[in-house]
Amino acid sequence: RLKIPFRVRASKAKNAIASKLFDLMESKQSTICLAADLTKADAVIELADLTGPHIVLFKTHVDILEDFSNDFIRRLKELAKKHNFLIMEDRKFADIGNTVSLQYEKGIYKIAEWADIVTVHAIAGQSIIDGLKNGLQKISEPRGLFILAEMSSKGALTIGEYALGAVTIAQSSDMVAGIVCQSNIFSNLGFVQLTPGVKLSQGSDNTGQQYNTPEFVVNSGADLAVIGRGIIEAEDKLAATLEYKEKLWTAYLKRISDH
Ligand code: UP6
Repeated sequence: RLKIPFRVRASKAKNAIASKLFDLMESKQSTICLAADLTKADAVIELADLTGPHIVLFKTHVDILEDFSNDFIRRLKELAKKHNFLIMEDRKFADIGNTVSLQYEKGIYKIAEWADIVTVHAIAGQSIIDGLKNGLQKISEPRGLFILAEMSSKGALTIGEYALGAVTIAQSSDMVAGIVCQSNIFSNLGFVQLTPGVKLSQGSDNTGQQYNTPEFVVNSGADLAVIGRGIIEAEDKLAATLEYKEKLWTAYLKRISDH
């Protein structure tokens, strides 16, 4: 998988969103998923407009916003169209099918209506995917899921058989666009590996997050790299975005060309 170019893998994807991600990575020469972990809607919108041309996926945690509104979603969707990126709500669903179906479709956020992609823990088993599918009955646009197999935090329990079991669950549905993991634990060419915990230098924060460099994660199989504080805490966010973009893309080109 690591040697195969994105343009080839786009044609192997069963999920339309995965295919779109591979195409976007190729055409924008970017493998950045930006983690927009800011708590004010205007700040998130400003970040999306600034970085939008250079990223392929904009990752939200809408439950950290202090001023969430339908207008925020309307503006974000507008920017996604203008700059050609997809939106992923990093909801990390983890409950029984019936509950996740409601959490996906209902409540204040109505995530199913606007998020191209959502993230899902495998802890509840295969039925969680059926539950999420259930929440899409009124939605006609394509949707994708990322299944969490390995987490980046220190001491995470997502190891060994758990991680492999998560990959097995992912294989079972064409709603799955890829896997969130730290290492090369699957071979399916049509899945996107999304890897969080990325910064220019290796290290950690004071609440258990562990960081690796762009080169390291790409060589560990990352197709898309999640960058949060590496960009949003930079003095010049645009310059930081361009630096990560360049480092990640160079590492990808090297990965597919190495013998
Ligand atoms: N994230 C991780 N690790 C995981 C899964 N998800 O860090 O295993 C998410 C976090 C955060 C982002 O919820 O939004 O990726 C990482 O942000 P950072 O680059 O600022 O650490």
